[in-house]
Amino acid sequence: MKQNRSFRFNNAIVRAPSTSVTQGLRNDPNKTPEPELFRKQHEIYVTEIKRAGARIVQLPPVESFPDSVFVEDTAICFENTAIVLRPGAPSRFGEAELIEPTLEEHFAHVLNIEGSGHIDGGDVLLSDDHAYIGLSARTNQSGLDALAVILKEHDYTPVQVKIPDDILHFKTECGLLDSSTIFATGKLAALDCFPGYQIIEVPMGEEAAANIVRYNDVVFISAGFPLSLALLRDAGYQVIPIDTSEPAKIDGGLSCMSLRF
Ligand code: CIR
Repeated sequence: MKQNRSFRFNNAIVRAPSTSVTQGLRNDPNKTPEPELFRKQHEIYVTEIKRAGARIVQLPPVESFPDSVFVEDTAICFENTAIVLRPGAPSRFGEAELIEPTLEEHFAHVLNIEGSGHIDGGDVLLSDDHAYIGLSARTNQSGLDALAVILKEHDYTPVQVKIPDDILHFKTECGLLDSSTIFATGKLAALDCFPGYQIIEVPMGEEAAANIVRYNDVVFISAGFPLSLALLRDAGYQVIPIDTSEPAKIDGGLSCMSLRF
């Protein structure tokens, strides 16, 4: 096992939100993010990750890709390797190509998945030795299989999880707290997909708090979830809440807005 490779990082790639975030994909058409507030929340997010130890690779907004602020969906990063993914939503296909030159600059090895399958980074949860991959509306079997082949070569054991239809991405409802502990909603925990891990269950009614980011010593959680905040602090984690009201309107959260390595 490669100790702590799942949350000990030095860098983060982020992309500023475009004004076109108003056109981002979303489940609820009645919600529209306010671009200026989104930009401010993103700036705070970047500042906090920096304080947690990240050297920030800041990319400019791209108006033609309304969801391109969610860089996590375009690649998987660990140690000196990046794997370029194939996002599953047609309006996001081009985002992988967009990020590739940046990955080439920062990683010794940049790999592409074989075949024509689709996979979003939001469906991949890496622990130190497991790669949980959700089958979702965005990630299909051939995308999952192609990624699994590469991850096996890098000492990850791939675990396939069919996620319930009403969940966008696997990590919409879970996140890694440390090498052996996962924060997960009751719905995901009920799938019994994390044998050997300790599960801290997201308090009922606060399911939207599940998408956390562990970056070095800090756990970032979306603001507005007092039960989750208290639960994680009581469990001994250093937790910092960050306001994500605007990304949440287009189904994005904390993990989606950075590639950590
Ligand atoms: C989308 O539907 O693709 C975006 N509006 C939200 C992507 C969120 N990404 C993530 O959970 N990894």
